[in-house]
Amino acid sequence: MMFLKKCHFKSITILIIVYCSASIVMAQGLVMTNVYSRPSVSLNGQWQYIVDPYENGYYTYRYEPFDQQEQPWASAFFLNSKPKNKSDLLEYDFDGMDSLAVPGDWNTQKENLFYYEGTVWYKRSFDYTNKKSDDRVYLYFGAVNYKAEVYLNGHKLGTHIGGFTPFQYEVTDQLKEEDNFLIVKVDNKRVKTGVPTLNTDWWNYGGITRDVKLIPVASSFIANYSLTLDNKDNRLIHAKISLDGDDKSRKPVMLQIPELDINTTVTTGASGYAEANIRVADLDYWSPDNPRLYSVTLKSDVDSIADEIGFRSISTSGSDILLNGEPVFLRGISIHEESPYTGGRAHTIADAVRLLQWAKDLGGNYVRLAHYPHNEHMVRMADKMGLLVWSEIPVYWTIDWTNPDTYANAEQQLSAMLSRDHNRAAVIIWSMANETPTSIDRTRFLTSLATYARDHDGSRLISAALEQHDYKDDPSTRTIDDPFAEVVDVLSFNQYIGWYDGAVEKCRRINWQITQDKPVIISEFGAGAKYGLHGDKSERWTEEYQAYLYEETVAMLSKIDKLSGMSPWLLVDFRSPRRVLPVIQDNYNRKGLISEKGERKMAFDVLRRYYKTKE
Ligand code: GCB
Repeated sequence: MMFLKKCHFKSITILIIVYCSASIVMAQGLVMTNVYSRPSVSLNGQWQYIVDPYENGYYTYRYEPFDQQEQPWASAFFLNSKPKNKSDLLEYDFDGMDSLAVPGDWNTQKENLFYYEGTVWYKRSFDYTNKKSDDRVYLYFGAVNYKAEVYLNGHKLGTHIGGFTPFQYEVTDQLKEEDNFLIVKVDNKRVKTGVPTLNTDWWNYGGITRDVKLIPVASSFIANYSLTLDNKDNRLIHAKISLDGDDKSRKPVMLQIPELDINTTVTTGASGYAEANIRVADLDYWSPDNPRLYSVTLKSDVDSIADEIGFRSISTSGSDILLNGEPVFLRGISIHEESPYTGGRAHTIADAVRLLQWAKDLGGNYVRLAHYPHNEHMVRMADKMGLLVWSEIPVYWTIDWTNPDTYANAEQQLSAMLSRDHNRAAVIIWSMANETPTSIDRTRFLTSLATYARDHDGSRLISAALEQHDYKDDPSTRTIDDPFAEVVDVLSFNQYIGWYDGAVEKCRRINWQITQDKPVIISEFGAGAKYGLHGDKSERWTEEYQAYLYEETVAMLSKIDKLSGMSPWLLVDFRSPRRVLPVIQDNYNRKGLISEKGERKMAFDVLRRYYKTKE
């Protein structure tokens, strides 16, 4: 059933539509929206750990998981067993072990774990004395790479797969006031059927790499919400809200945006879900030049949550990308989630500010967050600092396209990325994949992902980093002949003419024949250069070679009349086990415009000068 109500506020008219049918906005098992503005107890800090390459604490000697036995043996690590008598045999003891900082990868914390791929058990003990009687409590992980088995007080909470997305468990019934022990088995072994698969060009940092928190919530709380501007009607805000809990149906939820004079109430249907379309008289649109965020509050009888949300529209028209109805050129740069100076996985606000500020120093208005969802601080800071974002899932290179579990894993990561970040105006593009080889199975896989993304968030553009090929067997003319090009909103491809494909001079001989009537952005180009290495511009690895390649590449790409932006590869040098050339690479991919120590290479200025002409 649908109710229509009209309410008049000062200068605006609000049309509230309340659906009382069983619409469900968020899939089950997703993380609550906006964990960072909820009161929480941090479980970050030092955790004891046991390195367990044989998974001795997980499997019996018959290779059966302890956590599937009716009476797990005391040697199961998740029990955190202690000898009761002096004759008891136990071959592990977390309390005698060294510790690792959480959040953080293990590779850059312990020298002997630098190359390690396998299982590490983490343990942390804590008291939780401030629980109110009717509180529910969730245990939240920002990310664990790659597979996590989570146990609280010897009870298994669940398994999570996927190294870059958040997950949560309700722990209300397991939590005690004192002496809780939380044990996480983290396994970062690469697997063929995984997302990503065995083969990548980045370091497989293992560990609990993002924040861990306990989040108390009311018995029925505001679990998810999204507020987005209609892409066709730029005065219409769509709000979707869902409550979680036994008492979630027929509940009023107040939505307030004081600076827009919005103060309205929706009532949830039987499933705890409500939506409203709110017409506003005037709106200060979010853009890189004006990263305007509005304070938003949602309140139910027992819960409230505050957010800062920007409103902007994003669409395409022919070969233009339109931001708030105006063509925009994406002056971008690709970024890996690695911390400059200290190395390892980035996870702090300071890391996010530093990386994004460097992108701004380049004259950028856009970042490609490659090749997986970055931590939430990155996206929130992009919202605040005024940088458009391409956000991607790690469907990279050669995924197992016909395996239904692999697809389910990819879709799960996509859904977690969408639901975490759908309130960030900065995010304009969801990317389904990077450089995947074309085949019927692969295109079906990616098309299903794109359909999922469109069904769950129609307010962004869909893309994927594709590849370019010779046009009609002519090696000097390049085209995009990928069938997935028909599915995307923005045509995007990586190209390395002058690096993997000939020398820099080749750029002058290449022409483009792009047949699709869609905006084109170049998701990658680049060249490796070791900071401080100088020489002739034809000499590989010198800063001069990289700078020359940037000059010639932007000239070559300017011949694409549909060109709407680019995100060269990439802002900062990053660790990769594929890059073993001594003295030059030493396990770093050197295509950064800035070294891992923060030193700018010559090509930084070449790109900055080009971006100046595109302002
Ligand atoms: C690519 C990949 C990226 C690599 C880069 C390179 O096409 O998308 O992940 O790091 O090339 O440096 O080869």
